[in-house]
Amino acid sequence: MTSFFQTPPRLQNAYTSDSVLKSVLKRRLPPDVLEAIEPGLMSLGDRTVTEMPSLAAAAESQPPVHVPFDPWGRRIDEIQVSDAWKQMHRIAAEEGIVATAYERAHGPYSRIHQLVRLYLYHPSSAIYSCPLAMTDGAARVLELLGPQDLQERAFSRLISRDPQEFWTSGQWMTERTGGSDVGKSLTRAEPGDRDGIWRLYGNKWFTSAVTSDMTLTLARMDDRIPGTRGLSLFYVELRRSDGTLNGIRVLRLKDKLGTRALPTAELDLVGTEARLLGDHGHGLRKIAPLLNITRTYNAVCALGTMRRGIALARDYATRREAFGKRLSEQPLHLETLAALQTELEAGMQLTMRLAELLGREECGDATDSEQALLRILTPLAKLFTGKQVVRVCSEVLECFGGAGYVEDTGLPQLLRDGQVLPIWEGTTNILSLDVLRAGDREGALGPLLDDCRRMLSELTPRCEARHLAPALRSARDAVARITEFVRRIPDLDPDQIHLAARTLALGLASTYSGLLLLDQAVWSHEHETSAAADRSTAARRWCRRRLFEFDDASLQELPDTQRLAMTGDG
Ligand code: MFK
Repeated sequence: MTSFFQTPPRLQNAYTSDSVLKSVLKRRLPPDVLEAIEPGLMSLGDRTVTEMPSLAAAAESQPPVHVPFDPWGRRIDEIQVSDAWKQMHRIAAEEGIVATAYERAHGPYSRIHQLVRLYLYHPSSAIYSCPLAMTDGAARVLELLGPQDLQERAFSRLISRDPQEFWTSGQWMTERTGGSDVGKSLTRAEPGDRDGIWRLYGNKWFTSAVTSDMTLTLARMDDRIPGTRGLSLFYVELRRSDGTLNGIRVLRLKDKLGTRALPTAELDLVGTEARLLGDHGHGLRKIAPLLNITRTYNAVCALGTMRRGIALARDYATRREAFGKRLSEQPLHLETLAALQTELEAGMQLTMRLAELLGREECGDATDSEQALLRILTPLAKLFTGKQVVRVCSEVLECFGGAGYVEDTGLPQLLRDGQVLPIWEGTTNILSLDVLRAGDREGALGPLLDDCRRMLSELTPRCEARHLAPALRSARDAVARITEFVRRIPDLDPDQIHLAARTLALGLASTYSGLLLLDQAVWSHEHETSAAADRSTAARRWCRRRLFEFDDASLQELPDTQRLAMTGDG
């Protein structure tokens, strides 16, 4: 009797095997910039499938440990992390995963370059991308608000390529009162015993990457001013010069569904020395540049995870045989893989457009409309890709049958880690409300719809000849429906607007992605014939769906819906 063994999937160079990424970079970067950065992308793409996967597996299998006391009873609150986790720090510094954005070697294109490096690095990093996200966000806040001494002491370390010098930062916002409603935060800041030093007292309930060197956090100086307006922004170093913790007590590490190599803790702040950044109050407004960077990382990491899952499923399809044929020869399986690839391409178009705008803003090149567009695309890309990654990873696991459900294949980790992406950095609903805040209150819906109309008019003559006209019609209908819905917003009451926020946000993201897919498809026809057919197929597939649909009955049925939500079981 012959034995049968399944062949595990293999990964190829993460950059050279990624045809959509290469198309997007050709579309968005000048040829000389692409030529300059490509060798580095190839070598990182190789490293992520050779050196890094075994480190990531080791980090995952040796989760961090909290040691509250030393053998003699002294409180030390040491967090022991694996050597593999430390190697991720080294590789991140060497590869300039944060630094590339701030060196600005390619001006406004540096953000695209840096985020593509993150996209390659993330799926092999055991989520070291999380401390890097907060590090990058903190660097941006210090660049904008930091006094000279902190620029020299902290900013320069956050963007260092030297693993010994390189610092990471946390972002401590969440308290027991809630991760979404930051305005309820209770942590107090009291004047310290030295000029310019404050002491913080309170509890931080969800602090990721607690082994970082510094953090940015929020605290209240004056109880009389409620909400986020009354919070101020502080800079904290975790350890004093003698190596002891800076008035920080680690209560415990969180036992999480995924991101298991990442130390996430509950902390008490007991007189933590802190420096105020900027003036008093309006802490949320001041920390917003950090939030917008971490939300961008979230989107990029969602793409990286999707790409990894699809690459594994695609390779496996060439090896796995069932019913006398390889999976790669079975129409239904191919349809599934094509659907996954289409999701990836849509998310990538949206996120790379965001990266392009972020780079322009950071270099002072963005027009007012581009700044508005950046503001609204940030929550849109985060919320949209956060939902995509969970459904893509779930389907990827299914592509492997039972093996996808077995821990030591490494596949379930994709789904476990992916599931955090729609949660942290603002849930889908909170971000849908942020889209309304940005779109309606801050006026970004106009520039977004203008950009849609600009693309529609530029694409109209170019789509006709390339069998893309029906797809363009579908995008045009969606833009018209959204425009009509937005026109009605002033007539709706606040509960109705609230109810519609998620549908509007998902519709905006789907429609804008559809237009970007069409733009890419047409551009590929004009400039890179080899990829044109695939890019067109992805655009056609995406636009065949209803890109924006709002059922007016849901507004009339609001009271019934609310009753159903709460009385379904009694
Ligand atoms: C692999 C990927 C790595 C990712 C790393 C993750 C690790 C970290 C894990 C975490 O820390 S998760 C915790 C993250 N927390 C959040 O994302 C908070 C979610 N909640 C919100 O975003 C709420 O919408 C918010 C706290 C902002 C609501 O507070 P408010 O006080 O009701 O908001 P309000 O009054 O509308 O806004 C206050 C100000 O901030 C306004 O400006 P003004 O003072 O000038 O009027 C807003 O315009 C401004 N603002 C709010 N969000 C903004 C923003 N400005 C720019 N960008 C934004 N996103």
